[in-house]
Amino acid sequence: MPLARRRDLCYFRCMEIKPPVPRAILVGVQLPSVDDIAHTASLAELGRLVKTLGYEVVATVSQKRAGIDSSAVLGKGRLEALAAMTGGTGIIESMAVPRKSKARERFEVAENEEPPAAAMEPGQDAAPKPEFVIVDHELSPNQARNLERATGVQVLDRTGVIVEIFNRHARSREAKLQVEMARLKYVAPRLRESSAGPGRQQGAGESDLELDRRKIRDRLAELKEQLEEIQHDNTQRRYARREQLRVALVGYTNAGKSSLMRSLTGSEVLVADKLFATLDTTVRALHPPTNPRVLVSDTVGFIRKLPHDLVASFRSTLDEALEASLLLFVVDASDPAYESQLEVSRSVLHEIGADVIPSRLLLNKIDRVTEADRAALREKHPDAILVSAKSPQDVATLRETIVAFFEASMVEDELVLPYAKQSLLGEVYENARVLSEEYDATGRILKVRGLPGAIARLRSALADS
Ligand SMILES: Nc1nc2c(ncn2[C@@H]2O[C@H](COP(=O)(O)OP(=O)(O)OP(=O)(O)O)[C@@H](O)[C@H]2O)c(=O)[nH]1
Ligand SMILES: [Mg+2]
Repeated sequence: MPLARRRDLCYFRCMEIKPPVPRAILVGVQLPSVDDIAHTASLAELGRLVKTLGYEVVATVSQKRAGIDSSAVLGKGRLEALAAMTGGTGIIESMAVPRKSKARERFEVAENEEPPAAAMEPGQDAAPKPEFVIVDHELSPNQARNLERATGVQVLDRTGVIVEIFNRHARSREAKLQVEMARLKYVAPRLRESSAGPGRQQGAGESDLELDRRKIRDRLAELKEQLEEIQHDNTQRRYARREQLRVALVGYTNAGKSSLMRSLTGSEVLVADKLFATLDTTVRALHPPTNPRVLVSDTVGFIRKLPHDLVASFRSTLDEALEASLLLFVVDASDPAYESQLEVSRSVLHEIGADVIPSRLLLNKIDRVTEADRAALREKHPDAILVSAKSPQDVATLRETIVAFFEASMVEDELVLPYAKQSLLGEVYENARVLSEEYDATGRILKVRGLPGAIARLRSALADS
């Protein structure tokens, strides 16, 4: 392309006006069952999720409440303060009746409804209003609609944010189908409520609504069918790998699973300081290679309050982890909230039935942890491996631990490969370590070392074929 034309293109590109970064206010309700640390950690994490979406967090509104009622997420005073920031009315009909006594209202405002200072300062109007209110809970369609009416801006909940991140990060066909499915399941009830609900008729009549619902149902059925096809292929692929030495990296999102995958296998999987960077399972062989080779799987991360539809959708991805003989349970030891992340990951593993698989706890990002904190971590988790994905020395030690784990489960045996079945020699070499080869009248006599299951399968293949 001529230089002048390239310059033109650059000129136009440089002239492009960057779209403004959407501004969001976070909303969190602290229920009595949640302590201050967990509440703050959850809101901080919501902030990171929202940042991963590319939004800017301009304020956080938090309130202690005994419970969240079915129509209103926040109390009256705090809702008004929020609406003052977004330019909404602060009113939702169901809150107008029944009215509380004046004295009670005054008490609540004084005790708990003190609006954030930012909301009351004069001159706030000059700053651009936020376009989103994002709530750290799963909202019912009714709660979301009421909050939208009161604030006059779009409302998203934690599930909506996570579904949207998954939607943006899905790369493979399988992940895309899974996310579309989770997204439709998320949208369907909200679509019904918001179109049919009073005061938000967008020209969609009952029949339109039914049509939309049917379309969603049909699409879901279609997606299910397509997914089943892909999953059938995956199952076959996994079946072929079933006797191989398999280790899976599992754990909280952003813990460093993909970074460890990279250093252990030398592969170029995506590493990013984003939540849910990885949605697809990747399988690569340990590098430098072992004999027989060890396969390492990188998996989708976990998060607290993981939406159920996403768990269901990504279950098949996690099946990869279920088939491993060893789980490397990765935790970001430099994160102040690492213990709650550990707890969440443990409960997800329990939920998918992976807690019976032998596992090793990896306290990762140890390069970011002070010597004193490392000592405390060692004391608290004596069996854990402290590691930095960025340290070749740590990765080499981790590799040795993995190799030693499999060595300990391997047995030595003898296989006879008749001369007529020499085509199976490759399979033997792939699934076991051949220690020696001798020949006699019956065929090739191989002394092998491998997992008992792999040797049994080879033996039956040699007998069958
Ligand atoms: N300092 C330091 N940073 C690390 C280490 N391991 C990972 N990171 C960084 O942490 C961030 C997340 O790393 P990933 O490997 O993408 O994390 P992940 O667990 O695969 O995350 P998801 O795919 O989102 O679930 C990246 O910015 C990495 O560079 C480590 O040992 N030390
Ligand atoms: Mg990853």
